[in-house]
Parts: sequence; structure tokens; C-alpha cells
Amino acid sequence: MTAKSRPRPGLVIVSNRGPYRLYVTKRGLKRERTVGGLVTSVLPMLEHVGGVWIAWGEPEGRFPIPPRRSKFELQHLRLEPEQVRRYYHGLSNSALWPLCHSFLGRVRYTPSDWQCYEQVNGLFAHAALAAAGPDDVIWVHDYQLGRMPQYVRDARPSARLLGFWHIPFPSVELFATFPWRQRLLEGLLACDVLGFHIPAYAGNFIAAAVELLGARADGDQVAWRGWTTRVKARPIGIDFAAIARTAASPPAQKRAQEWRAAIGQHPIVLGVERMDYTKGILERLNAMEVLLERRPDWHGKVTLIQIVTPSRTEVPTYQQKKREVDEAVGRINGRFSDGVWSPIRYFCRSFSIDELIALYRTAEVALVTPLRDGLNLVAKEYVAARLNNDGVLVLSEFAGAAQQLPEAVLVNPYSIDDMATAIEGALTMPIDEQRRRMEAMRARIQAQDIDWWAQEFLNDIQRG
Ligand code: GDG
Repeated sequence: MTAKSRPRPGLVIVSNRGPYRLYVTKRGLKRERTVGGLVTSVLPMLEHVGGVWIAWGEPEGRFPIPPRRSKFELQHLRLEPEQVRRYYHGLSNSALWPLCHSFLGRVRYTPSDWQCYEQVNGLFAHAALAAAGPDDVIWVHDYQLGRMPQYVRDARPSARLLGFWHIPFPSVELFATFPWRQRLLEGLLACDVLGFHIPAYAGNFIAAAVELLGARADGDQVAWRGWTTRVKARPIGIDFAAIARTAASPPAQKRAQEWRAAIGQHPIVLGVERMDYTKGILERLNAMEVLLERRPDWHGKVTLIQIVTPSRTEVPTYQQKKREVDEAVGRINGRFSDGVWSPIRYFCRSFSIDELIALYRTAEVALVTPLRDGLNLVAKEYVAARLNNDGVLVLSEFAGAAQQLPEAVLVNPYSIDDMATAIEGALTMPIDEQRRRMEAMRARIQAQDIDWWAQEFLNDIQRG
């Protein structure tokens, strides 16, 4: 069914940024995929189910995607530069993001940013109410839109509202530092169903609602001012079948061979992430350096391919982190390169998803070592692309994904020495053990894919 012939949306997704950047050209509208975990999972879901996706971006308006035989409609709201600065770079990225990732030293709480956050959440609510029919489900995503559910509920008490928080929810002690903590909790408690990745985050949220707001909790139900919200822990899935299919395709196979030829026959260790201080890129580089100090016999015999996708480049702390990573790569390559071999191949740009999948296929080890991460999809994508059940995933204990992937080699990314030991262990793991671990992880990620995740939440709200 095309978007035009669809009687009404059914599902209205609302998030800060949408799945595409749109450009007006002489030949019509061009689109380019945006990079990030939310888009990776939510886009295939909306393509399957159909509906409307509301986000801010340019040009303003509603666009069928793809233009002919559309699967859904993308609606762009326009924000003023000052709103982007205060609501997005300010409150969202300089207050809530560091707070929720337990980087209290990095938070900046600015009242005018909060006012703007409230205002922009109101704009999103207005757009969602206009797009959604009375029976449609409005699904609000992530920490940039924590106040929006309440604006929707106040305007339409019968609205069917789902919420999903993609990043960690911190402990009560940390969350209590947020000056507008009650307003934020109240905003989220306007949802019928509110999801988090893992039980620890859901538990932190419930504890905050009880202790800081005075809400009543009974199991996963939280009651506040006559409204009951069901709080669920369910880790978001990936489109497992699509990744496995791409990994098995002849182009991916060819590209994997090209990477192998370029690097050599020795093991490849892979890191892929947005440039972000939460992702632990610097700590991982330091661990590689310690490993190379410890094991001169591995010089020339292991290569780290590190892909860092530019992100939030306007925020000064992100610019600073990028400089530190650049310097560390320079230092380590400067110390150990021998003219033919360099320990780190560093790419500071975006790759196509097909190229990433070819790399997942090629790399013997994936290093996913964030200091704190809501879930982490790269870990799941690596597992999905390992068609022969070999390869080793080294995964931070502080990524939500560690709960779902206990067969990974789990590490504490704050301990550089332990991380170096874990990489050493991964590089020497016997093939039987690799297969045993990988098979278990693949089975779970395949069963709990994006369709499973979306369907469970949609069932929850039907049961309402
Ligand atoms: C947030 C939470 C949670 C990366 N570089 C490129 C590229 N990527 C893709 C990866 C993956 C996605 O971006 C990153 O997802 P993550 O989950 O690792 O991290 P966040 O962006 O921080 O996502 C996170 C997620 O939301 C979902 O709830 O897991 O904890 O922080 O899919 O493949 N994709 C392309 N080129 C790149 O260069 N095409």
C-alpha cells in the first residue's frame, strides 16, 4: 500500500532526528541516511508497518519515502537555530546525555535550555496530535522528547502513547541532580507503556518516580495522579535477516576479500562508533598500546581498524574528544609502525552500511567497549554478520547489550590492563570456543530481532 492510499497513519513515530537528510536538487528531492542507533532499528520497523515519522529537519513538510510506492511518510518540523542550540545541543546533549551516561562532571544545567526543551517538546506534541487519528499509536522516542507525552495526554486524554528511552536511565542519586527532575518524570509518566532496554534502567526509573515524585509502584506499573504507566524492559533488536543476507551476498564477499588483501593475512580487530566520549574509544586505543608493549612478537601481526563517525560536531566536548583520539592514533602508529605495517587504520568518516557489514565479515575480533551505553547495536550487527559462527566479540560490561550477550568476552573498559588482556584472549581463543559462544549469541539476536521488539510493544499497548 502506498502512503497516499493509506487511510490514516496507524503508527506515528516521533523522534528528534529522522532517518534521512533531505536535499532539494534540480532533479527533485535527494535523501541520505542519517547514522545512529535509533534509526538503524526504527527505520526497518516503520518500513514494515507503515505510518508517519515526525522529526525536525529541512525542508519543512511531509514527504513520501521512497517517493514512488512509499512505505511511510517523513514529516519535518522546522526549528529555529536558537531552538536547536538550546533544546538539542544544550539540554539534550549537554545535560541529559552526560547525566544518563553517569558523566556528572560534564553536565551543564541551564534554565533557558530547559525552557526551550519544554517549548520544542510542545511543538512536537502539536505535530503528533495533528498527524494521529484517535485510534493511532503515537510512539515517542528518546531523551530529547521526555516532556512531549504529557503535552499530548493533556490535549487528548484518550491518546495511545508508547515511549522508548534509548539511553541508560541513571540511579536515583544521579538523577536527583537534574533540576527539572519532577517535570521530566511527569512527562514520561503520561505514556501508557514506557520502554527501556534492560531491567536496571527500568528499575532506576521506577525508583526515581517513587522517591522523587511520590508515585506509587506495583511491579511494573507506576501510578501518578490517576494515570497508570506500564514500565517495560525490552532490548531493541536489529534487522537480523537483512544483515545476514547482506553479509552472504557476493558484493560483501568481494569487499571482504579486498579488505583482507589490503591488511594482510593476520587478525583484524574492529571498532565502529559515533565519535562520543561515552564510547570509550580513547581507552580502547590505550589498551591496544599496552598490548603492543607487552607483546613485541605481535608487531606486524595484528591490525585495529577503527571507524569513527563524526557526531555532534558543534558541541565543544565532542571536538575536544576527537582531538584526543586523533593524537592517540598518531602516537601509537608513530611508536610501532615499521614502514610496511601500522597497528591502527583510522577512519574518521561515515561508511555505507554494506561496507560496515563487509568489515564485520572480515574482522576476527570486534571491540565494543563503551564506558556506558544504553544497549549498543554494533555488537549485535557484528554477531549477525558472522555467518560461520566464528569471531570474538569483546564487549563492555557497561553496555546494555552485555545482558543479552553474556557469551561475549566481557570487559571493564575503565581498566586498560584488563582490556589489553581481554584482547589478547580474544586473539588466541580456540575456534571451538568461538563457535560455541557465537552460536548462542546469534540464536538470541535472531529470535529477538526488530520485528519481535516492535510487535511486543504494540501488543502491550493493544492489551491496554
Ligand atoms: C543509541 C544508544 C542504543 C555507525 N557508524 C556508521 C554507522 N553506524 C551505525 C551502526 C549502528 C548505529 O550506527 C550505532 O548504534 P549504537 O547502538 O551503537 O549507538 P548510538 O548511536 O549511540 O545509539 C545505544 C541505540 O540508540 C538504539 O537504542 O543501542 O545505546 O546510545 O547501527 O552500524 N552506520 C553507517 N555508517 C557508519 O559510518 N551506515
